[in-house]
Amino acid sequence: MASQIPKKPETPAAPPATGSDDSVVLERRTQRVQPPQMYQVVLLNDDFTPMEFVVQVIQEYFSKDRETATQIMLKIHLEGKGVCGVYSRDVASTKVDQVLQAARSAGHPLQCVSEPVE
Ligand code: TYC
Repeated sequence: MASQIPKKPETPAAPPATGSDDSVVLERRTQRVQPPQMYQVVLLNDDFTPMEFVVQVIQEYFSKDRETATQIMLKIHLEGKGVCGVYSRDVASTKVDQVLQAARSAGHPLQCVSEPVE
């Protein structure tokens, strides 16, 4: 009597990777983050604040050398306003506060604002 070799049960075909089981499928995505909004700090011209005071403010609070500070001051004087620096929102807001406080303490009407870039 010929011995019969039992047939190996067939391995079922692998199910298609449909994600129908509990597996988690991670999609590769390119992350797109926006750079933070930046703010420019602008000084405004007036008829009373001394030029020398403005130059010193620009040097002290915007870290400019005397020549650059003088150029910025003259631009403000001639054109009505000028950008002294560009910062994150909180830093720009602090610069405005510092400049206004310094101007008030010295009795000058110098105005300073921050505005979003672009
Ligand atoms: N216009 C001022 C003057 O003639 C000088 C000045 C410059 C004032 C810039 C403000 O932001 C300013 N004394």
